[in-house]
Amino acid sequence: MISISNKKLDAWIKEVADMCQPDEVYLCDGTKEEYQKMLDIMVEAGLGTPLNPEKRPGCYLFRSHPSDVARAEKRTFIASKNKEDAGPTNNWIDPDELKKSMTELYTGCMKGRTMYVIPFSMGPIGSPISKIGVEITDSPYVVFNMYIMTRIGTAVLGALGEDGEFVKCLHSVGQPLGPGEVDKEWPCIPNVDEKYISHFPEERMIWSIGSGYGGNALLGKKCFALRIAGVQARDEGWLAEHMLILKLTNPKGESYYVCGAFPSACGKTNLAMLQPSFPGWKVETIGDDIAWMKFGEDGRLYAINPESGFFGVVPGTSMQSNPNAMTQIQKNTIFTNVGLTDDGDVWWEGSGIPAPDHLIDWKGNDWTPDSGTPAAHANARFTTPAAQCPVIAPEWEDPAGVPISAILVGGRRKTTIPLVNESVDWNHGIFLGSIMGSEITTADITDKVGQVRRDPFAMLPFMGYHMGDYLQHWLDIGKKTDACKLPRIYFVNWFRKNEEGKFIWPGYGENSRVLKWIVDRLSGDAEVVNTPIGNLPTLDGIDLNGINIGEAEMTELLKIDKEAWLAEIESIKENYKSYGDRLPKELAEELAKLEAKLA
Ligand code: SAT
Ligand code: MN
Repeated sequence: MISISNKKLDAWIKEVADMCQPDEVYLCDGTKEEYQKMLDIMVEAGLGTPLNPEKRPGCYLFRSHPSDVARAEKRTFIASKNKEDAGPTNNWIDPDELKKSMTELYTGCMKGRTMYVIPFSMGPIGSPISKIGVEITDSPYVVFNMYIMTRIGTAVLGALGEDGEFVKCLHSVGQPLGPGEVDKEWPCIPNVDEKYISHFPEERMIWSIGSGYGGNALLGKKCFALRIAGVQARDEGWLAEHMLILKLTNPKGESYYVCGAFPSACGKTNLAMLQPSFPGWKVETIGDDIAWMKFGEDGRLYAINPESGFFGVVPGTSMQSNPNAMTQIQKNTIFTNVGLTDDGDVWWEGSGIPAPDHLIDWKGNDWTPDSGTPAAHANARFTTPAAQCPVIAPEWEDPAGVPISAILVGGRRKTTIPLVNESVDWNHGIFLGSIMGSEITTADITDKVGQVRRDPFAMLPFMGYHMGDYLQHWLDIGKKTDACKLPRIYFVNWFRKNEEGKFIWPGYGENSRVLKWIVDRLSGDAEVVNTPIGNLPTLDGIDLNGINIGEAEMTELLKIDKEAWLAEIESIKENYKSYGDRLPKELAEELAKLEAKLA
């Protein structure tokens, strides 16, 4: 058994080993050699494929079990001591009860396997904004993904020291092996109702079993960096958010840092590394998914990207949607659940590359364009080092973080919400963040198609506590500094449609035109029109040079449809009711103000 100078960690490892009964315990050092060794273990077991080194050097393909392809939302639990503290948006189980039933599942669950201990840092090691976690897992796939997504190994143990605090992250695929038995396929518990992704917020602890995929298994990401860190942030006065971070530089050479919260399927990763469509402007990336923000000594909010890699959706990634990602995933990238071509490359739907005549699909079957099934799973992913992003900002690992000037919030709305709307003050901005969301499509909940699923700050699936308390926390953050030092909040919507059902705004790289307007606002170079819903651009405010958008389209994109807004207010009221007496009074006031202004 290994021995570690941090007493709490040492004791926890022994406790977990006694419960899970692995054949071996292995402490990860975080070296490149170790990363390669973990990949080799999977490849030799027949569970992974190295890609053609001439086409994709250092890249590998993995196929998960068809039952284990995405986050298991209904099996994700917030086990706070009091049920009310989990709030109306989470699944709750009593923590003692949950621990009891999960202990049964964990007992002997690592038999025949190695138990890997991964010390990791969310954020640059030693940054005052960073936090340490330790993931214990029986999956080498988790180890090499954590190597890309976080900073792992010996240096983290050094930063932890003898009595440093860490978040306990326990993970098992839940498939013990008998003597001589080996994995024949991706190990997991196929029955989704037997998977658990559990959070114990008061104990800062995560227990996950049964899934080896994405956020269910790479516990540094959504489980720690959003759900548990969200609770830490509430208690300690900072913010742990589901936001990209980008840097915009105007032709005068002035740089601004912007965060953006968008629900999934809104192109967050694409926006984080977009190529501006006009000369003289530059966009660089700090992070594509999560931002941790703390006040600096100057009273401004400073953000770090707690991750060191991107775990992005592959289908739809193309030279049109994200040319920088296409370059980034050319090497040293893990692909999961895409198609494998006959020449050892990968292919996916929406790549902009014609489908080959034959490939092996994400389930491992022969596939041709006539198969009638997708070659890649819709939630197929790449895991790729952030440092490889062609437009990563040089300061992306600055331990001090970057000062945030603006926050974007937005969803997928075909009506009502204008292209961009500037909040008039902090509370109004939090109100806008609280009402964001997307229209439900057939892929989600079929009897609610067209209704808006409110997803405050895109945190609905990632909340570690009561959503009402969370919104109150945002409001309270605004009281901690001078109003002029707070980021300005912008509500954006790229997805408004015309009467024929076509998107009016071209999207993709052209979204930089909206970013440009926002920067012009920040530098005092753009005017606004005051409206009942907020500050909108003037009709000629957004630079349309070189795109096929005229005044008619712009009028439509910025239109305030009173009827639609009155219906919106009713739907917001309905949503606010679910917060009960934990609805912040400031938000009720904002809603009342809006209603009065529209009347
Ligand atoms: O699988 S993750 O939760 O990491 C990604 C996502 O679904 O947003
Ligand atoms: Mn995300």
